[in-house]
Amino acid sequence: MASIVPAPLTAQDRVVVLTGAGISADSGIATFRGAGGLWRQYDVFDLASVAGFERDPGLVWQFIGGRRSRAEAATPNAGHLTLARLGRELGPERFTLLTQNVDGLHQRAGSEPVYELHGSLFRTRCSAPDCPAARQPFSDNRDYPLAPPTCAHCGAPLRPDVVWFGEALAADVLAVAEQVIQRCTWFFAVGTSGTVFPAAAFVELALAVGAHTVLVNREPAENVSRFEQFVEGRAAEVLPLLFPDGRRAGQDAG
Ligand code: BJW
Repeated sequence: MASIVPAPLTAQDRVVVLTGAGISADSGIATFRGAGGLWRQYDVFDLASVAGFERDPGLVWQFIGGRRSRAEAATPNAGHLTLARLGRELGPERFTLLTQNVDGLHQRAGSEPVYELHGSLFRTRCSAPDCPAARQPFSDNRDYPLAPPTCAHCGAPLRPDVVWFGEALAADVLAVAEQVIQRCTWFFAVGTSGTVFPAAAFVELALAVGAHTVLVNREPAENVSRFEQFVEGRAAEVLPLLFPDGRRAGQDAG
C-alpha cells in the first residue's frame, strides 16, 4: 500500500461516503464479485431477483439465512469504526453515510444515520405487492432452513427486505442520497466494484457539482476513471490513515 495522505478536509467541507461489500470483507463477509465473491458460487438471478425468488423461495432463504448468521457473528472493523467516528466529528450536516451493504455492520460500529440503499438482511416483509404487510417490514434475524416463512395476513411467502435487480430503491433513501451528493464537496466510494446502478453513477452527480471524488478499493473499480483519486488498498487499513483521529477531520480552521 502506498503511503496515505490524510484527506485535507476543512470546516466548510461536506462529506458523502458510499460504501460497498469491500469494507465488510475485512470483517470476513464475502463480497459479491471478484475472487471469493458470492456470484462466483451462485447465480445472481436465482438469488437476487423477484423471478428467482418466485421460482425457489427456499433457496433464497437458505442464502439469506447463512448470510444473517455470518453477519451477526462478524465484528465491525477499523474501516467501519473510522467512518462512525468521522460521522460523530463532522455531525449530520457535514457527513452522510450511504451504504449498499445489507449486513448492519455500520450501525453496529456506531454510525447514525446509515442510509441503506439495498435494504437490510435483518428485515423481513410480505412478498405480495398488494398486501399491507409488504410495506411493513419487521426486524428478523431468523434462519428458515426448512421452508420459507409465510405472511400471517395473506399467506404469501415472506421475503427479505433487500433490493433485488430490477427493483426500485426506496424512494426516500434515494432522495436523501441525491440531495446530499448535490451539496457535497467530497465524495468517497469505498469497497465497491462500481458495477451496480444507481449507486455506480453517484460519482457522476458528485463530479457535476465540482466535488472532490476519491475511490478506496482493493483494485480499480469499473468506474475508477471517474474518480479524481484512487487509493488502492484495504478499507480497514486505508480509512484510519485517510481520516486520522481528532481535529484533522475538519475541526481545524480550514
Ligand atoms: C475491497 C476489499 C477490502 C474487496 N477493502 N475493497 C443503468 C445501466 C445499466 C444497468 C442498470 C442501470 N440502472 C439500473 C440498472 C439495472 C441494475 C444494475 O445495476 N445492473 C448492473 C449489474 C448492470 N440495477 C438495479 O436493478 C437496481 N434497481 C434499479 O435501478 O431500479 C430502477 C427501477 C426504477 C423504478 C422501478 C423499477 C426499477 C437494483 C440493484 C440491487 C442490487 N442488489 C444487490 C443484492 C442485494 C440483495 C442481497 O444482498 O441478497 O446488492 S446485488 C449486489 O451488488 C448487492 C450489492 O449491494 C451490490 C453492489 O456490490 P458492491 O457492494 O459493489 O460489491 P462487489 O462485490 O461488487 O465489489 C466489492 C469491491 O470491493 C470489489 O471491487 C473488491 O475489489 C473490493 N474489495 N475487499 C476495499 N478489504
